[in-house]
This record gives sequence, structure tokens and C-alpha cells, in this order.
Amino acid sequence: MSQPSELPLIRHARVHTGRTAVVAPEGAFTYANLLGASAAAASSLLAGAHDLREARVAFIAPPGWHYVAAQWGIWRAGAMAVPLAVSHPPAELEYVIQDADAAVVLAHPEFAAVLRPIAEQAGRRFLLTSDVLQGGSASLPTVNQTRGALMIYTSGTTGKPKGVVTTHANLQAQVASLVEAWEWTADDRALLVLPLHHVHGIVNVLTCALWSGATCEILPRFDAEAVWSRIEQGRLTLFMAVPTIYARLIAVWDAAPPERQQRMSAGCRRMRLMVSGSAALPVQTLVRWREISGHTLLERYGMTEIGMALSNPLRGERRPGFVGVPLPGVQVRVEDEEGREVQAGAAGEIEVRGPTVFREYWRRPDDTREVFRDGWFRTGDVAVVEDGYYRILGRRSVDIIKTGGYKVSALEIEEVLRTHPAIAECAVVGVDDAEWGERICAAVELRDGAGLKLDELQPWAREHLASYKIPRDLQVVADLPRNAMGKVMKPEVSRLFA
Ligand code: MCA
Ligand code: AMP
Repeated sequence: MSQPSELPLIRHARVHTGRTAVVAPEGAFTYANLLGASAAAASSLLAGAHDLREARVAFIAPPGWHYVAAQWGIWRAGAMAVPLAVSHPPAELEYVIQDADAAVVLAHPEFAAVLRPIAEQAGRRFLLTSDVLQGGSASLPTVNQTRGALMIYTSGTTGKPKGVVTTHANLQAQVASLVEAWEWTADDRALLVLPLHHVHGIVNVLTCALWSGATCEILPRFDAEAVWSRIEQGRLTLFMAVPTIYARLIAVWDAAPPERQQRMSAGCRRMRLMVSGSAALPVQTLVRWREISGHTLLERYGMTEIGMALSNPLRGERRPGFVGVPLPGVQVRVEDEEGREVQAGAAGEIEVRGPTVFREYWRRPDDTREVFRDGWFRTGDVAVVEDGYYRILGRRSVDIIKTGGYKVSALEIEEVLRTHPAIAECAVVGVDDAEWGERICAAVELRDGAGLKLDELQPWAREHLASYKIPRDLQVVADLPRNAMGKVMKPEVSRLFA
């Protein structure tokens, strides 16, 4: 039964109980199923307590039913959901569990062998999704909108990744803005192929779909062949992805026989919207995709800390090379270094304000203070505005790399590489790459007498870093290029890989 005090997401679900919420590798599930399983999960998590009061629950499951039901269960128990990345090695998983100070680690059985020892060693309660989704349901707490809902780890220009805390109110504002702008309805059917430890997959696809009473079809991972097969079958209305995914889909279309190409293109034409974001969409990708699919990709701009801020319009001109205009409820301005609004047509930093903006970096008050100026969040991205449309020019920091849509800190990788026995000093850069946006490259000075090849470095790095953080190119140099102050000059390092 609906209670006025329930989270709006839950209230919305009660309107659509008979409709299909999730189609996943495990099967098809209605909103009634989702309400039931998430209530059971919440009860198990509560274990007799009245309210988990924003305790962190770190959870891991392959994209699918267990993931969704567990996430809703965490919210309904009053806890904060900390999604762990299925692609991360144990060292990174352990870091997040420790940094978030997770009270509970909730894992799909597939991840039990890796997560149970980490949880036990850290003294955290360990639960399996397969157990908690089954149980009965107790009475659930009233969860205030100001409560932290989601903590996503993001790389920055300093040190290790930070937890970005988004409240229920933030999440609702982010979702409501996109539902309005992109006109989501209960008749939508979205295909989800993105990882579920980032905003793009969690908010833009999964939560917008479930907020709207729509159906979210979840593939266990991105696979270009599987995506095309699904598009060919029809009945999808929405697809969202990063530019690298569109590049991969184009490659598969190009290699297909003409009869199949026709079916693939026809499948696209039956859809109503295809969106690109998380990294700059090359204009040639937009043009080629339009030829193949008949869709002008809707490019939008966002960030973990703010959800989406700018978007090309659903109806109206989608301008290639631009990320559009401010979304409903989001205030955006462009400022110079001194915090003055720039002249029209001049470049400056994008700043964002409004209910979509996150609450804090978890237990890092100084970092939180530093990224706000007069209540505006400083994105670190530089843009110009032309006829009201924003064009992203780059980032203030060279140490932030975007590869395959993932944000990666050069400094974090350098810190790990410096622990390699052969490496004396190193510099990591992102080098332009047609498929990945940027490719991670490392220049290293070696210790006396040491040797190092890329195919030796990569397996070693894999032990410590997620696969998208692994250097793809290596240059051994006698001396890294430095300025008179002895500081490594990153543009010079990039040139080594040009
Ligand atoms: C993988 N490979 C790479 C990279 N990643 N090579 C170069 N650079 C990389 N970054 C290589 C692997 O080593 C492997 O090569 C081969 O590619 C396949 O690896 P796999 O891990 O299976 O890759 P994949 O699954 O095909 O991944 C590509 C991907 C993925 C699907 C594009 O990167 C992805 O899901 N990206 C989306 C990330 C995302 O959602 N970001 C949103 C965050 P070999 O076989 O030779 O070993 S940003 C956000 O949320 C904000 C709010 C926003 O605006 O959206
Ligand atoms: P993340 O911190 O992982 O959420 O990534 C956010 C960053 O991705 C932004 O600060 C931008 O640098 C970049 N980004 C997101 N969307 C776009 C886009 N459409 N064009 C260019 N950069 C983008």
C-alpha cells in the first residue's frame, strides 16, 4: 500500500505494478516484483533495526535484476548505496569499502569469492543478494529526501578517488529534469549496456526508466553484436551510450552484409531517441551514425557531481560539436579565473548550481569547499557559448583523462606505477585516440640497470588498477621533459606519443 512518506520512486512504482520494470539476464520482472524483492532486501539489511540511517552499503552485482532490487532495497532500508565496479581488481574494491566506511558488503554470488574475504578482513557484515532478495518484509523506515542516497567514486586532480554523495532530493531533481527534457513515458523501453557504478548508467538510463514506469532492458555487458541483434528485433525506444560505444557499433555495421545492414538501420529508425555523452562526441561519429541510423545523436554534458547540466534539445536543432543548453532546473554560467562572468563568445569554466548538485565529497570537507564558488559548483571544464549553445573546449587540468567514457586520474596511475620495482619516475598522459577519446600513455624513467616493456607492465598494472586505467603505450626515457622548476611538462610528454 502506498504511504505518503515513501520515496517518490517507490510511489511511482506502485502506480505501475503490473508493468514490466526490468528485463535482465535473470528474466522479466514487474514493478510489483521489484517492490516485493526490494522490500525483502531492505528487511534483511535492517536485520531488526528500525532504520539504517545513511549507513553505507557497498554492493556489487552484474548488470541485471539482482543489482536493481538490491539498490532499491538499500534505499528502502534508509542506507546509502555504494555501487562497486564489477571491472575493478580487489585492491580498488577494498579501497572503496574502507573509504566509504561501509557497514555492509552485499554481493551477488558470482562475486562472493572475491568480496567475502575483503569484507571479513575489514570487519564488515557480508550478505549475498541471492539471500536477501528472498526473505519476508518488515516495516520500513521513512526516508527523508535530504538523506544521502548514492555514493559514486570519481577520480579527481588529487590523490585517490573520492566518494560523491548524492541525496535522494538530488537524485530526484536529476531524474525529473531528464524525464521532462527527453519526454520519458511509461511506454518507453530503454536498452542499458553501460556499467552500473556511474551516473550515466544508474541515473540517465536505469532510474529515469523506473521513475517513468518504463521498461529497462539490461544486457550483462556491452557487446556490439548483442546490441545490434537487440536493435534489429525492434520494440526499443531509447538508447544511451558513450562515443566509444557508438564507434564500436559503427565498426560492426560496416562489417555486416548489406541485408543485415538494412535490418540494423531499420531497427534504429523504429527508436525515438539515441543519446551520447560522458565524453566529447567526434563530429565524424555523429555524421556516420546519422547515415547508418537516421538519428542525429542527442549530445549532452554532465558530471558525477551534478548529474546532467546541458543537453541538445529533443525537439529543435541538435548542433554537432555542441552540448546544447541548460537542462530544466539547472543553472549554468561560464566564469573566468577571477570568478567574473565571461563576455559572450569567450572561453571560461562551466559552473553549475541548483537542486541537482551533490551534497559533499564523502569525509573530505576541504575538497568539497574548494570546488564551490559562491554556491556554484566549479566543473573544471572549459566552454564557450555561441547563440546560447555550449561548446566544450577542454578541461582545466591535464591530469584528468577521459578514456572510453571513464574519467581517470593521471596522478592516481602515476602513484601506482611508481611502486613498480623498475620505475624510478613516471608521467601519465591522455593522448587523443579515435576510438577511446583518449588513450592512456606512460613515460617512465627506469632505475639503474632495469628494463621494462609494455607487455611486462600491463599484467603487473592489472593487479592494482581497473582495465580502463592500464597504460596502452609506454615510452622509456632517460629524462622526463621538465621545466626550469623541475616540474614535468605534460604537453611535452604527450608529444612523445603523437
Ligand atoms: C578497454 N580496453 C581499452 C580500454 N578499455 N583499450 C584502451 N583504452 C581503454 N579505455 C581494451 C581492453 O584491454 C581489451 O583489449 C578490449 O579493449 C576490451 O576490453 P573490455 O574491458 O571488455 O572493454 P569493453 O567492455 O569493450 O569496454 C569498452 C566500453 C567501456 C564498453 C566502451 O569502456 C564502457 O562501458 N565505457 C562506459 C563508461 C561509462 O559509463 N562512463 C560514464 C561515466 P584486449 O582484448 O586487447 O585485452 S561519466 C558519467 O557518468 C557522467 C555523469 C556523464 O556525463 O555521463
Ligand atoms: P565523470 O566525472 O566521470 O562524471 O565525468 C564528467 C566529465 O566528463 C565532465 O567533467 C566532462 O569533462 C566530461 N564530459 C561529459 N559529457 C561530455 C560531453 N558531452 N562532451 C565533452 N565532455 C563531456
